[in-house]
Amino acid sequence: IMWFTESMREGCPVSIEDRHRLRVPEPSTQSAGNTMDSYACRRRTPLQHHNMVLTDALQLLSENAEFCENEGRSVAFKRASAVLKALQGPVCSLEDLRGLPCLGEHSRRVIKEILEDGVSSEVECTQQSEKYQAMKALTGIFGVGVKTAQLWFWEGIRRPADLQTFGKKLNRAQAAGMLYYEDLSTPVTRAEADLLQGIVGEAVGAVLPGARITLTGGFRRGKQTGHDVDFLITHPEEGREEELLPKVIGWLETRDLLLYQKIHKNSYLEAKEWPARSASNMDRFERCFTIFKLMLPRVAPQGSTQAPRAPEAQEGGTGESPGWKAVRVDLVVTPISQYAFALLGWTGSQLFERELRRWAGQEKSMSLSSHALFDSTRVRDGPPRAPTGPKGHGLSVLHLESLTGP
Ligand code: DCT
Ligand code: MG
Repeated sequence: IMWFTESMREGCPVSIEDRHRLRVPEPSTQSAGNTMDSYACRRRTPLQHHNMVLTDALQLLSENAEFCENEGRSVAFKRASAVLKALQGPVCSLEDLRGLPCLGEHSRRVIKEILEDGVSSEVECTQQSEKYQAMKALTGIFGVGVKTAQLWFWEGIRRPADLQTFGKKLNRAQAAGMLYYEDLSTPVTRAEADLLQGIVGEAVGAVLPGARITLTGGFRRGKQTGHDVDFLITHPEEGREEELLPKVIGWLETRDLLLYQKIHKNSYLEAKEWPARSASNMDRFERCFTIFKLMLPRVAPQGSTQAPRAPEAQEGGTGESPGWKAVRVDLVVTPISQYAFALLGWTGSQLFERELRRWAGQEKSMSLSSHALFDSTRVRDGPPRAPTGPKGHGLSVLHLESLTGP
């Protein structure tokens, strides 16, 4: 599965033999000048591309649709943006869009306006709107989702500072989000992610020798900045990863490295349906949302937009030790039997994952999650009621066979 998806993600050529085995159809959209598959997971989407102005505009509209809880519209703009990222050169006229998939009337209208006037009035208007600005600022608080931000907006709250004026009661996550708002709104750099990898690696190695961590999310895709740092933790021996997370958190807390942590126990063993996916569409792995207190060298890492502050700025320290920065880190623990699926699911991007699941379902009659892949046509009575073997071990092997079998 890793070979297969990496090939798709990185745009590696697929041999005729591979194509036959995987039953990969020919690209679904072809026309004069343009050939592009309509599934984003079957195209190469480089981080550096030629249509940044257009994709930024479409992504802003997608974000705004999310703020209005219009998921369909939000995904449509994301798909349109992803198509433009995949193009070999800049779009100079509407003619360049001929034959391309996923570009609806609305997206074309926005692109047309930008090509003709340099800006889109709808994008400008949205960006300057009170609602967009408030939703952006409020959902930027750790622990605040779209629903809560909307409720607050209707009550008259426009910015984080208003929460105190309105006497809002915050939960523990939101309180931490407010306390470290500035740091958490500053992009995490690759250098900071590397520092964190060292710390988390040391913690994991100390409490369970042989356990390993992998940097996932945007940094695994080559991004130079992110809003958080995502790690997958596993052990080559199935079952050894159990009870690992509380010990890792304990190790970190003893060393005063955490500002916030909340563990969510795994629930894949209770899942009645496979592939295991909860109602909220989040996976069922044991995970910990944390805010790390990342000690930084005095000189800001390359690419950092702000110099690390001395501790006295936050804690009244002596100023002799180096500054620190609050950084959001997600720790996810997976049994080795589900590791490949977890790595695939946690590498992203969000749209890539969505499209991969859509492609698996619609074109391959398979169901994919961060836990397993299974062939719907080969399980007559539906998905297995419970994972095979003790504690679910062996489930993903069963599903991998479905992909690679005769
Ligand atoms: N993910 C997903 N569906 C979602 C959210 C996340 O499949 N609705 C997966 C893909 C990416 C991974 O989880 C980590 O999520 P984020 O940290 O939110 O994304 P990211 O790509 O790492 O973005 P950033 O660089 O901003 O952290
Ligand atoms: Mg991330």
